[in-house]
Amino acid sequence: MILEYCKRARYFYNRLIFFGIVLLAPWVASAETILVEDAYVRASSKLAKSAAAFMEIRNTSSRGDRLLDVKSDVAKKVELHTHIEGDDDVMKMRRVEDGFVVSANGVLKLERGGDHIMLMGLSQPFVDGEAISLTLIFETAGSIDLEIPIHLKKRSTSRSHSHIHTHKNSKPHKHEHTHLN
Ligand SMILES: [Cu+2]
Repeated sequence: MILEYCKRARYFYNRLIFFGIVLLAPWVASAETILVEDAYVRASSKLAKSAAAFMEIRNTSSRGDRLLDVKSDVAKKVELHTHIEGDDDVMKMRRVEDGFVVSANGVLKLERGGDHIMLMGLSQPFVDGEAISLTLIFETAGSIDLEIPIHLKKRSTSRSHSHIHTHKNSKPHKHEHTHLN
């Protein structure tokens, strides 16, 4: 009788642990993993054919991630590019097929003269200060939607920067503010 009771108690105990894990898992997975800061897209002029996007991508997870691809409605083609030195000592842009690694608790800097997101065949005029939408696709964190400001080469005096973060199973949140000097 006692043995029987113990068995049943154990069964319920195991069930409890099982459901505990099932219920807790989404909370663990929803921890913030990717933060995007100081994102902007730069074009040479309003009617430019291509533009490049720059930002800092922070991985707050203890697990490495990888930016695999980027999508946007404003360009026919979006590629991940890097700069490498050619035979003639001239820096050239090259497509990176394997994406960019964002190491565990690390920062990936997409910056001028280095790794960047290339938008080719722009389908709309780029107006300084307006915003475009980009979707970053990560190996682990999944896809993250961003709205980033357009900076033309001839900058106006307004400066804005935005912070965007996402929870794995929820919508990204964006905080943006503009400084006028
Ligand atoms: Cu490029």
